[in-house]
Amino acid sequence: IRHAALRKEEEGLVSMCEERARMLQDQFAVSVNHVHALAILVATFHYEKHPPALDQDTFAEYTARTSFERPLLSGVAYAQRVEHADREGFERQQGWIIKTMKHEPSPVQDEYAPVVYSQETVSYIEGLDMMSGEEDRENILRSRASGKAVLTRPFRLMSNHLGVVLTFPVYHVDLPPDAKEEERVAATAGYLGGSFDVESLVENLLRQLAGNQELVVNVYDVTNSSDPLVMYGSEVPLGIPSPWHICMLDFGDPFRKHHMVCRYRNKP
Ligand code: WA2
Repeated sequence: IRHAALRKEEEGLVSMCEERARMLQDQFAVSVNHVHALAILVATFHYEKHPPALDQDTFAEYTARTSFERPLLSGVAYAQRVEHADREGFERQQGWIIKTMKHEPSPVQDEYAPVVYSQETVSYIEGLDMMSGEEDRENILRSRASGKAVLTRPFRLMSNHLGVVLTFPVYHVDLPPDAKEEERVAATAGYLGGSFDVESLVENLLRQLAGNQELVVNVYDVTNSSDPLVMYGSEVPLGIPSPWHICMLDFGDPFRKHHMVCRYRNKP
């Protein structure tokens, strides 16, 4: 009888963990797909129309009205690639100066990625060079070299919440799937991205599920298996002998590995 009870408890843990992992992965995937569509929207209306048929007001309205399609994103934005030789012309045309993510005027760089369009929920990144932040910069470089969606490691976003940033590259021309890295970099127009506010939006998601009270859920970036990074949940003291279950997660960036760890709360 004791064994049967224990087994039932562990089965419950496994099924609750799998349900949460599936739900998180699905909501992540739909959010990524919609950001992909936004990257195509910018390519179509900003770059393939002359003059561009997109402006900040239109972008803000469209992204506000479609935010239900991106349940885990706190906001999306478009950062334009500006090479140093074009900086002065860009700043004169925009009527503002490129700033760093610390809100200082940007020092001279080879190139910049100032935000020109933003959803109102992240309007605080407008005009900021997203290459001035280490995590954002790595994402920008990796996305444009691969042509694919990429994710940062978990870090404190400018909202001060723990999360990750998603980036899609936007190119001036339609590139073949087998285009070389140099061709991709040369054809790069900018970067469409969004911030996954994991800390608050995953909390909301899990709160709605049955069994939330008894379960402790953590999500880790385990890209470097010897240095797991907390992406969601609080750091758990090691060596707790209560049963736990691990579910693999696929957030669509093959460079990164994630998993979910579930345990029962307050088990002796
Ligand atoms: N968006 C919102 N909050 C952030 C952030 C970010 N990056 N980085 C740190 N806090 C416009 O990859 C291009 C968005 C970056 C995209």
